[in-house]
Amino acid sequence: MFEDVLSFIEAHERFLISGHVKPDGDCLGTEVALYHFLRQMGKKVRILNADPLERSLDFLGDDTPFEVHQRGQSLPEHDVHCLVDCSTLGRTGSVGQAAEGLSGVEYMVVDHHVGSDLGDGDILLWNPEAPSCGCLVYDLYRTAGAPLTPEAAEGIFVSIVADTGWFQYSNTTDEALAIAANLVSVGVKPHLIYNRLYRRNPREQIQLLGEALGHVRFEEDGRLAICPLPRSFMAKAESGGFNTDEILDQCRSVEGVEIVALLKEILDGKVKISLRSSDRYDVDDIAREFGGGGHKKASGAELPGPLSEAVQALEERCRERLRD
Ligand SMILES: [Mn+2]
Repeated sequence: MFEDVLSFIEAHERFLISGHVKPDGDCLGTEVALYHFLRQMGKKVRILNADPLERSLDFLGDDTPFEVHQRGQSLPEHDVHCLVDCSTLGRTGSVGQAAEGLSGVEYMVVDHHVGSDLGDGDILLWNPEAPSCGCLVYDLYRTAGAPLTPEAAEGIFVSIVADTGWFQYSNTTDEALAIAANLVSVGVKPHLIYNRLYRRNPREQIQLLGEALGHVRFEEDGRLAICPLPRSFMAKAESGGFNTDEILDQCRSVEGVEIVALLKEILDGKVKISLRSSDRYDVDDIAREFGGGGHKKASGAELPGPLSEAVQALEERCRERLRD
């Protein structure tokens, strides 16, 4: 796979890199590493995402140019469009809409989600077993014998810690740790990255977390934690830059919890759901029933709403799963 991807890259000139909407640490860190790899290969490269870097990840933009696509804006000229941490143009928001109907462009998918071989990719850098997308780009550097620049090493490290939850999740393989060790040996400083990621929160963060936790309830003898967040809360959370993943972590910290379901009422009354599970359960198929998907133990979907109906439907499905 890596050799094929390398020959593909060599045969093309202008690359556009885009990630999924609301890009996370894996998506952005991988974009950084891929950007510098392609630059080393002498390619013309631009990163263009539908959404800006969120506050905790803004440092990734210090040495790498991230551009934010404005709805309706046409895309810069490119021969290859790299889709990162996703596999379809549909996941790239307004970028994907602007790409519709373009001819003469090939798509390179850099992803580790199940089923991404069925996406828009003409060529795939894809392995559903990879701990993060950054690990795939790391292997690309190794295959090419290309030196890891400090920016690329930092990007790959961020991608790994984002998707393994700082080596807590079951995808913390020996490979993930070995790559991380190598990145530290070339100069990555984990404690500085941790501080940048998690110790620069605005003060409102702690108030919003307290308020959010007030919406949590436990069902099925405490095996299901469910947290519905109404629009009124989400409006405050969005303007305060509150990261709702914190709620998931708090719920998972409770003994006996097997499935965590977070429901967020977003714009237009739609409801975004995030599911997390313990080793014993697969929540990806639940998310898929609702038209979403992701990983076995971390998945999500979007429901039409209203919130009360979404809660009812999802809760029922999670309860069934826990009784299987
Ligand atoms: Mn990922």
